[in-house]
Amino acid sequence: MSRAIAVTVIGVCAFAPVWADDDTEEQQAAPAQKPLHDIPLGPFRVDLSGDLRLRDEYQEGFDVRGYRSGVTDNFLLSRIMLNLDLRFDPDRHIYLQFRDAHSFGSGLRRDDFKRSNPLDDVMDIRQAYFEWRQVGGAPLDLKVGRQQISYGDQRVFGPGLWGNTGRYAWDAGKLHLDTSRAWIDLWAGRPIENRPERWPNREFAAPTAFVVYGGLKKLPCRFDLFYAGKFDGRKLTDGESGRGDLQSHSVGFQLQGQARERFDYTATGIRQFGHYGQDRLDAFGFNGAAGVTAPIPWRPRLAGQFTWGSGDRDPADGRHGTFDGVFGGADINFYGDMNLFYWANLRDYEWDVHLRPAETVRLAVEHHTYSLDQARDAWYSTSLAVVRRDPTGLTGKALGHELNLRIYWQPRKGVELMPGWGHFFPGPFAKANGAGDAATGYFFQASWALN
Ligand SMILES: [Ca+2]
Ligand SMILES: [Ca+2]
Repeated sequence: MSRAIAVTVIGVCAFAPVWADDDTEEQQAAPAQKPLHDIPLGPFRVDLSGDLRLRDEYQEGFDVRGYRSGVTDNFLLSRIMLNLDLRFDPDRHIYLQFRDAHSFGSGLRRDDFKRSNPLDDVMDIRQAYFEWRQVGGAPLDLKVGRQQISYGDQRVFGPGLWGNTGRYAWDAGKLHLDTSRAWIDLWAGRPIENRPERWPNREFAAPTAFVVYGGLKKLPCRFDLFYAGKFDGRKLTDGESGRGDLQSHSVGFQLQGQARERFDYTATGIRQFGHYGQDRLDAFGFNGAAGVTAPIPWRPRLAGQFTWGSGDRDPADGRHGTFDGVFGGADINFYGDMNLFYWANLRDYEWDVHLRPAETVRLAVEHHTYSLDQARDAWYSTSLAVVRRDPTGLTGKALGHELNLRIYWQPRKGVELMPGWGHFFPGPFAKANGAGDAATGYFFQASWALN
């Protein structure tokens, strides 16, 4: 990095710093508990841990696939994760994670999901890798096998663990280099498809990912730079100008920091280019948020946030302008709790109020206003399927708005209870291109770390 860029980054960090939002705790907490620790087993010392999660969901006007007027679904989700960490020595270990996911009562059947099943998968292997830290005494770690790989706020590379089976696990080989000034990951891999009728799960035939992700140290905020290549050489990618390969290159940054314990911010920017079938790929993604927390009872945090995923301006110009979210999750807290939207052809203006009435209780009230980025491109679901489209662009861009409420309560260590409610108010675009009913959802989730 040139000195000029470094100075600019430090300047930006020092000016803005922060982010205190802990809404991704749920996703990050998964394998943390180690109640049965250091058990001798042959050449290993073994750590056992796990967690159990139950969630009841009621959905009206949508289901797990997205917005659908007239549809109602009501189901219970269960998920168990069991983790075994087998250590040869302090630097070498094998990590196994088994995950069992079920749904009860849903109107959706297994064949409603042509690809990965987001609800059900019978006790499968979610992670199984070998890691060797500081190979030969060098500042180099090697990790090979099935593994979760996520970074930063998980918006660009996420595990997507809100979903019952989880969105991203990888069969990958990864090198991690750590120095006093920076760290860098280099890896290649393919994502895993969750299928209840298959054991063990297999990787998708495509895409293949090549990623370089690094962070600079000694800055007043977190500052990461990355490259993500996404390739599919099967000639199945349908562009406006014809079918061909996918060669997608994403280059971007993410920064996150806070200042005087009161102000927080985060920003992510991505440029995406390459080829999409016979088209030229030319897309952008951006997210920026700023919040302030008042030092008074309940510690109210007010925040504003804007997310932009570019859309395609002209469906016949041979240029593919729809951003694809790279390898991010579509979890709650990104584009609304009801998962009706994704980071593609989207502008999402968000206001948040977060309160902490007690040490163990958090309350979130969040409001999103959505519009299309480009009127002639589609409203996309979290799996990038077309929900509604007006190729003429005459019905405008206004998708609607959504209000979300969530309460997090940790009555004791390792236990979390979370009720939530959401309502989507459809806008003119939604109403003009099909049945445009309002949608309502609620959930109640309980999770336990297993001891
Ligand atoms: Ca399976
Ligand atoms: Ca186009």
